[in-house]
Amino acid sequence: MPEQITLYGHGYSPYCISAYIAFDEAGVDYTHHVIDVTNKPAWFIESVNPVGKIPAITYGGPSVPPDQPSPESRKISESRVIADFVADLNPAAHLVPADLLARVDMRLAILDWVHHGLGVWSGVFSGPRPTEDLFVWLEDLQRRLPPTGFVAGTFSLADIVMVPFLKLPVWFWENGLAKGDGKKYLEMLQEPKFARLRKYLEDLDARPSVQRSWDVEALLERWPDILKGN
Ligand SMILES: N[C@@H](CCC(=O)N[C@@H](CS)C(=O)NCC(=O)O)C(=O)O
Repeated sequence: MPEQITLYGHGYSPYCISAYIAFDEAGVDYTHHVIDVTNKPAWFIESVNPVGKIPAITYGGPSVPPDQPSPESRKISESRVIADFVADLNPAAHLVPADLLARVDMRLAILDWVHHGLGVWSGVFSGPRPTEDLFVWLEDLQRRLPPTGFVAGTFSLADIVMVPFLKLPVWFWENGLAKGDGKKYLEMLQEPKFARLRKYLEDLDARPSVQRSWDVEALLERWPDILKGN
């Protein structure tokens, strides 16, 4: 019997969406327990993630109700660590490419996302940065892409980490949720210079794990409020 895994999350959270996609791609079963981040239960902070952030998982230990986590299970937080862990649980899913240099491409893309892309994304959608800054980063991302396929050739952890953050802006603009003229930004994405990026976004959208992890109802629960006033 595999160890029990409980994933604490919410479908609005891009970090949780990454975790859902990793589990789905790896074919690893888990129990999902929704956490309302606007009203976090005390037991979650006390017994699962003292930092109070989602996603977080419990791994192993006895089978218990999700709201009564066992002290015997291992607690794991941070979406990228969770995605790495899931990739390690099922190496046959090849979420880490077999090719040596493809692994380098994957890791460089993740580093760029963590040190650069994420700051730009947050600055645009929860700060004062102009949306145009995101397009500058998207050009950087496009330059990283090989002529076809995903960031590291085959679908990998790099795509898993970034895909929710790539899909969300398009969804915000289509639904008039983010600041500025969404129609204009959607048109900018259609410019010929973004042809390779568009193909990448299409390839991501076509991935069943990505489709199954995209929960519009959950997104609508939080994003209109988060983006209000920005
Ligand atoms: N570095 C963390 C960030 C996770 C994160 O910020 N999660 C948000 C939801 S999108 C959260 O839990 N917010 C609640 C809070 O900060 O209290 C990761 O990669 O998992």
